[in-house]
Amino acid sequence: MRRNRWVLSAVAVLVVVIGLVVWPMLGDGEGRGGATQFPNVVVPVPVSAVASAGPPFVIDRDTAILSDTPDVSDYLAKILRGSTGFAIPTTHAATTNTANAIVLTLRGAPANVGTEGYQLTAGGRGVTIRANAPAGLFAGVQTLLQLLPPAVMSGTAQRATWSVPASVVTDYPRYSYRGAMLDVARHFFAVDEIKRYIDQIALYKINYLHLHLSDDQGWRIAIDGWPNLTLHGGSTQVDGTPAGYYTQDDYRAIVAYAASRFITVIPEIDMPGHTNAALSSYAELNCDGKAPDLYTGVQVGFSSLCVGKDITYTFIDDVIGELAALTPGPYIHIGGDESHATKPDDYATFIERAQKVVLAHGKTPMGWHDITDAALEPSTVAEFWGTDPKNAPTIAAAKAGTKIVLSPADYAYLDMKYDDSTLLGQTWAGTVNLNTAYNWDPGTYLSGVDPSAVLGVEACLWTETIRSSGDIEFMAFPRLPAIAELGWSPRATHDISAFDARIAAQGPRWKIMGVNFYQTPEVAWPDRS
Ligand code: TNX
Repeated sequence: MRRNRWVLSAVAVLVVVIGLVVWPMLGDGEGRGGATQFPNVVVPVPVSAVASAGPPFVIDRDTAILSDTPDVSDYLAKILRGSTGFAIPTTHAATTNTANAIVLTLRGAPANVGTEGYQLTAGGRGVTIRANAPAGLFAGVQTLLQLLPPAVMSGTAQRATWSVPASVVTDYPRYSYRGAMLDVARHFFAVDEIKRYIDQIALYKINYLHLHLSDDQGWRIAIDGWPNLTLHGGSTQVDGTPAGYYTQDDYRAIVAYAASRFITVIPEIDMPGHTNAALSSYAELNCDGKAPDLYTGVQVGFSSLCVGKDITYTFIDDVIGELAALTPGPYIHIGGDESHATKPDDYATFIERAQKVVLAHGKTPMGWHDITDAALEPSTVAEFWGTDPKNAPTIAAAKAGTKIVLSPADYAYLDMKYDDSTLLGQTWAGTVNLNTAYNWDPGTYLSGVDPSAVLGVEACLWTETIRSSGDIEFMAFPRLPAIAELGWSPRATHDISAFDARIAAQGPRWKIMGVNFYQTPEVAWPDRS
């Protein structure tokens, strides 16, 4: 009996020893010296992330931020102060040999991380993020936040061990364009709702916010010389409920807030179709001189600016001129989709002229891929929203040098339902679950097109059925991070089960932030409820 017990105890001790010491060493290639594996929690997954030997860095009440880039350190300090309750002083000098510090510095980053990448080194003494430009420091800060416990995203003081695993992360984007589009025309979203979305997309290293500012159902940006566009054209939305518009100051506030998160705003005025709100506001823009009623349904393809009238070009010059003056970013999006009420010749004439107007105001034209039916200026960017990777005009344009942003509707449309039971959204491009959103390669999507033609990706959210921030979040999370990862992380890192595990780690963060995400069945959410 005794002897048996002794044997059992010895076996138990052995099992514990194997579990604690040997197993972690077997578990990863970096295991020598007691280092554990780099946690699979960062979305988009970094280019390279290696666990180091030694203790983690633990933020405590004496931790300081030392930074040569105040904007980025202030952003980080605000988040850390809120959740840790510590003072987290910031000093504007990035001295790298100081202990117990988070150092953010524009010195010493590897050249190959470019202007948006960074190198993060964490160890017992502190964390150092090095980048070549502020955008890279900001990206590194996002990675740092994701390595800290989820409670770091709380706005109120929490108890936690604020540890960052000892590691070296070297990271930079696959594509320079990683966009999110939001339709504020079908349903209007107030400035604070846009800021909330900006904060959320910034966590996943999105760097463009494309605002669809006009459509049949509403015109959402004040244009000085054309006040009726917003007073009348901005008064309603889908379903006929009262709506609103952005004053030019509102728009400036959005642009500035986005810039503080290293996100560039792209304004879209959709034309010559999708223009009923404008046509209803100014009778002279109609070929027959008669203003149609406001439209609150969800059909498309019935409206068109009058391509043969001079006033049309005065109008678009005024609108694009004012938008160009308000927009520091390089692009003005002219829409151009589904102009079924415009004759094909007129469509080509209009798109050719509209591009010249954008260029004359110092900006680069962008349009939905329908514009590849017209002659394109060399710098014009086409955004593919179709479902056919063999789309001939888009492929021909790409081969002729047009840069392409990819938003294929059956992968990157956040307004498609997850499955048939999803209450919000549409199904015209099918249903798009999380793994579908992730399971394509932007580099090889368009048949026979050289990968170098692809500028990047964009996750689009049309809002015919979307009415609130909660609705936006339900459709965007977790799918927007899937598109963000395709835009940032190298092809070689794509792995659906590893991705689903990383997304699972985001769930507790979204809960803490109050993000109304959808608990997709593909993911083993840690605290499913
Ligand atoms: C197609 S995508 C549209 C939009 C709709 C969307 C709904 C595109 C360029 N045009 O007008 O809102 O489908 O999914």
